[in-house]
Amino acid sequence: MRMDKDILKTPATDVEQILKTALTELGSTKNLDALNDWRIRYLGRKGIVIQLKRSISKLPEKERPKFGQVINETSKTLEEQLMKHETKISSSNDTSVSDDIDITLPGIPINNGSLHPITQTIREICESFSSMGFEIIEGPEVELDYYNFQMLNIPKHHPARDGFNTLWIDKQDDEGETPMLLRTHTSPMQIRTMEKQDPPVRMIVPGKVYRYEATDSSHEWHFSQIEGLAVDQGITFADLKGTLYEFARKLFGDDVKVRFRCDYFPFVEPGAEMAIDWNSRTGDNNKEENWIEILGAGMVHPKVLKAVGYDSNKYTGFAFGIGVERISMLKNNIDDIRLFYNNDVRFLSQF
Ligand code: FA5
Repeated sequence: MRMDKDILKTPATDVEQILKTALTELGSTKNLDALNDWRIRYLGRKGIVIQLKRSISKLPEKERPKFGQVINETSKTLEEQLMKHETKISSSNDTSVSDDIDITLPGIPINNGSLHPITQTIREICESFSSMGFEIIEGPEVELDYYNFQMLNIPKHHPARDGFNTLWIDKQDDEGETPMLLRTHTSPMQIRTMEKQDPPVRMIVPGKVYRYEATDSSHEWHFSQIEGLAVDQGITFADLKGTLYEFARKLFGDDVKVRFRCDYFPFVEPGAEMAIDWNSRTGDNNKEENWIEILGAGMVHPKVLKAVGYDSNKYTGFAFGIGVERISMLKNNIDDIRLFYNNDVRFLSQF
């Protein structure tokens, strides 16, 4: 370290020169160790600034205030510059940290996750129907008996209610007009939609439904459906078949074979179920047929049209309800529906 006592020999010491030298030296410090040496040298307990302050008493009395002020300002400037330089060195030139980082190393892979397989299947089905002009809408999962059953031509004590093992929110009583329940199917949205709008109607409704059922490999107590409804003048059963066949081809490929059979739902007449021959997707005609039911459907019952105020002599329509989990199981070769909701990441991360 340079001996600074020489600088302080005379009262005429050029403080300005000291300041200049100090700042130049500060500017050339490149790391925190050098910076600390500088701080001790200029601002330490035995540093130059303290020595300058002590020299004030040796000056003629009238020079003391002015000199004191200059030294205080110099001290302040040095402290401010020290702080600034320290920040600069720490952020940009701290070799103890930056030397440890190898910026050429490949990054750590991030697991981005993916959409749930049922969400993916719902989106795929919705896309196929919106490309045919169907609007996508949603409805409530907590529903009224009125929409879930009564307006769908399933009055109280109708045997068809037994098929929809219902989870009730309100207690059922004989007088109660519209007790609440967890919807057992997406069909109530047929009514809610027709109540709100005049024909033509062309909509699909994806959503969760609930049934008080024991689970097994193909049954869950909560699952997803996609309802469909088209009402207009002149709609026939051929439109129903054509639309659903097109849907099957979009989802499973052009070679897929579909089969319609009679089925019963109180809100359609005639009613049908649609199945696909699972083996036909491969185009291999030698394989035995393997029919799997994927949805219920039918022509909207005139009683339902009348109940919502539509003229059933003028308008006709078709409706369908697709079981989404079953479709996803078929598409992804999944043999147990319960896997979807166990939330095992080893299963889910495959999609
Ligand atoms: C209905 O729910 C009718 N609302 C469908 C309908 C709509 C018919 C419009 C006519 C007109 P169903 O109970 O069959 O029908 O259920 C429809 C589909 O949901 C079934 O084909 C099946 O794929 C699926 N599904 C039914 N129960 C379960 C269950 N417990 N677990 C998983 N999927 C089920």
